Amino acid sequence: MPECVFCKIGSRELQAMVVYEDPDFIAFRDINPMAPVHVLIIPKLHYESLAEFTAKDATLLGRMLLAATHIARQERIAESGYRLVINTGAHGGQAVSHVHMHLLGGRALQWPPG
Ligand code: DGP
Repeated sequence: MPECVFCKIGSRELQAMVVYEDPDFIAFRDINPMAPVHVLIIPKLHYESLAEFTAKDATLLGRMLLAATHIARQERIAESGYRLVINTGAHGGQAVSHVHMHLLGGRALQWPPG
């Protein structure tokens, strides 16, 4: 998926403010932050959305959550709290067709979202 902007960030072809990387994931600051801490966590492998995941991806999905908890500690928002969001499909508000998890924190977030 060479035209995918998040694949290009994952392969370091495009620059981003990377806060975490391991062999399977990369996390970087959102270009349009909605909170003082707004990080996107993506698998380097291309999945269009969460809807593509199956049972064989359960470990990868679990590790994505664990990466988020690690980054939350690193960003010093683990104690104050944070929100993880995976927008999925048109009604979910997904704009980029490469699965990504938003990590938002650093201020009190409203609920429910609009
Ligand atoms: P979503 O609506 O869940 O698909 O959110 C996509 C997010 O991705 C949005 O908050 C803006 C961010 N984004 C889009 N393109 C780029 C980019 O090239 N670099 C970075 N850092 N963030 C991007």
